[in-house]
Order: sequence, then C-alpha cells, then structure tokens
Amino acid sequence: MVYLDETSSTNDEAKKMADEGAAEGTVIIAGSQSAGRGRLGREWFSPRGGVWMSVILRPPSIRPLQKLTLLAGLSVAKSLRTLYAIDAVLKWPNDVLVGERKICGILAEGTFQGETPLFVVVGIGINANTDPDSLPRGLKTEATSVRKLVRQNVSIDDLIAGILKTMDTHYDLFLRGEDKELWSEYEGLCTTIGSDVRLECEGATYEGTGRGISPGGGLILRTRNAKEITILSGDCIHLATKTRKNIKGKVKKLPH
Ligand code: BT5
Repeated sequence: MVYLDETSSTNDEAKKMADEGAAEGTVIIAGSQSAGRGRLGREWFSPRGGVWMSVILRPPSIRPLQKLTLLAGLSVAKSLRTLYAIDAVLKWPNDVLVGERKICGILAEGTFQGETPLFVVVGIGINANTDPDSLPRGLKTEATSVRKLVRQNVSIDDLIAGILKTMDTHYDLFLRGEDKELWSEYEGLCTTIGSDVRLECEGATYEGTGRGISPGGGLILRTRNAKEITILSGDCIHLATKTRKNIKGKVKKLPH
C-alpha cells in the first residue's frame, strides 16, 4: 500500500507503478488529488478528507472485465451500509448514490497487449469527510458525503479497510467464476434496474427501462418498443424515481 499526501491522480500513479511491475493488489491512496479524473476526461473533485484510491489488478482475459467497475461499486455500497447504515445504492455503471446524490464514483482503466489485459487500475473516489457544499455550484445539490449523512467525521482507515476487504472477497469469487450471487446482489441494490432511464452511448441515445445486468456487465434495457437491448457502457440518466424493494425487503420510495 502506498500513501501519497497529494498527487495528480491515483489512477495515473497506479498505471505508472503497474507498468513498472507492481503486484496485483497494490493500492495507491492519496490525501488529495490535483487532477482527479472521471470518465471521458471529466473532472473529479478530490479535496482533503475524501477517499481517493486506486487498486492494481491483473485479471485473466477470460473474465468479463467490465464487471470490475460494478464489483468495486458493489463493494463500496455494501461497506457504507455495513459500517454506517447508509442507504447506499448503485447507478449503473459506475456510481454509488444515496437517494439521487453521488457519494462515490469508480473509474476502471485497463492496459492491454492485443486482447490480453496487462493490468486494470480500479480508481475509487468517495466523498468521506468532505463537505459537498464546498464543491462547485451545480455539484452541491448532486453530491453528498459520509460526514454529511452521519453528521460526524468517520475513520478513513476503517472505511478503506472495509472496502478493500469486501472487494478482495468479491474479486476472488469473480476470478473463480463463482460470482452469480454477487450480480443478484448488484441487481438488488441497483436503482437503474426497474427505472426509466436514458442512455447515451457513443453519440446514440436510448430510452427504456433497466431490466438487468448482462453476463458481460452491460445494462439490459427494455426500449419503448419492447425490444431488449444490451448497452455495454455509456452515461445513464434516471428519468423517474422508482418504487422498489430495498435489501431488507421493505418496499420503500427512494428519496431524492
Ligand atoms: C466518475 O466519473 O464518477 C469516476 C470518478 C473516479 C474518481 C477516482 S478518485 C481515485 C481515482 N483517481 C482518479 O483520478 N479518478 C479515480 P463520471 O461518471 O464521469 O463522473 C464525473 C462527474 O461526477 C463530473 O463530471 C461531476 O459532475 C461529478 N463529480 C466530480 N467530482 C465529484 C465529487 N467529488 N462528488 C460527486 N460528484 C462529483
């Protein structure tokens, strides 16, 4: 495990280290990031107090790598639930939300030689002891943090340890192909499933209802004309909040 007080992006650090041969399971953690990144080069605000970390994985090509993003999100959502009783849910493909507010984003980036993955860096950003009100305008109402929800600072060490332990167990199951249960858990916590959504993917827009997760980690969408299509990656907008069962089995209207 490597701790850096400040860096540009832990994903960039992790890629550099993986290129130089760092072992699977190496974790890079930063106190703050000066150039944190989201998908498609978007900016990720990473002030002090948050969890900004990247894990180096070296999975074999036979596993569906897209699922690593989902696996990391599931690990974060479950840890937030267990450690702080936060009602964290998942938005396909890479967000952890509380209500409709983002508490965590995942950025998985792979480096390949031909079809063979050399390594995958899974970046995890969590608004832990940060104040969403200090985020730029617009984001204030779209983001939340652990501190805001539990009304006190939490132990960053406990949070990181909880996530890494959960992720380790999940990754083992994934490698062994014994991960069927995980995807049921994912679907149970994923509010994209059962919701009306708009998906933007490589210039095309699709609307419909999320139906499930495909074997490759894509979203199965039932379109307005009742066709089922699978979208492998893209930006997902929830059009309507759904009424769904939470994992304790109570029917609950999710808050905005
Ligand atoms: C993500 O992208 O959500 C992936 C974020 C991954 C961050 C981690 S931190 C450790 C590692 N090192 C990195 O450099 N990155 C990873 P995306 O789905 O594209 O969402 C990006 C959008 O989220 C931005 O355009 C903003 O609207 C919003 N956003 C930015 N900072 C945020 C924050 N701190 N909390 C909530 N939302 C934020």
